[in-house]
Amino acid sequence: MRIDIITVVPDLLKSPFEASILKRAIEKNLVEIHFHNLRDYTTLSYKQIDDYQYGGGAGMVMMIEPIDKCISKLKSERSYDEVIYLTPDGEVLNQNMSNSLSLKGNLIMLCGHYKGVDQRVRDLFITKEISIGDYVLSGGELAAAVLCDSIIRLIPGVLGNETSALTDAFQDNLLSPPIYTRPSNYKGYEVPDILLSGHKKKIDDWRDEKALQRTKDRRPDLLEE
Ligand code: 6GU
Repeated sequence: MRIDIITVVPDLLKSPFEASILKRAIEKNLVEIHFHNLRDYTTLSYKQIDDYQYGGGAGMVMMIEPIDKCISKLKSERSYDEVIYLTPDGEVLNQNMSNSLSLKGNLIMLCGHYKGVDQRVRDLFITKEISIGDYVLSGGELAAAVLCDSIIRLIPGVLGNETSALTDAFQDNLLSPPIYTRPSNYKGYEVPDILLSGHKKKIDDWRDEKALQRTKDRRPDLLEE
């Protein structure tokens, strides 16, 4: 997989890819990440990439020309499966969307800033608009990092234990059951006996029951889907 990220603040985005699982995925050549600074694609003075909005109103709007130049250059070099715009008014990200994006080859992610991009960018270039939740971030960069993480960890070979992505919370629209590790007794607080019993079937049943109960308590909406 190859992901091209277009941003005005590449510095905001770099560190998530320089540690832990994402770093290892890049080192194993399972994914390539390329950053593109939108300011490198403007022909205007002071590397301007935004301007006031027509019709008036507070807030700057990202102009179409630098975005067109950047996306067109990328598309002239290879084909892309999706051109994603990160925006709070996009479709809210869920595990199903990450699962299906993890099967794609090449992706472009455009990070919105200020008030967002000129509507013509969305009409002409964008194939998918994604939000990471109902709250507002200063820009799409952190959202792009979240989206990349959720996708990349699903690429086969990225996680050490091949099965572990399949047992994630949300993979069956269920939250995860409680988990424990050593010691079995900490200051009198004990691990449930069943987990120490060695009965595989009973343990699986216990986990299923706890996952269902937790989902009923915390996220009943997941069970209705
Ligand atoms: Cl994708 N962008 C911004 N600016 N805020 C957000 C978001 C995206 N998703 C949730 N909030």
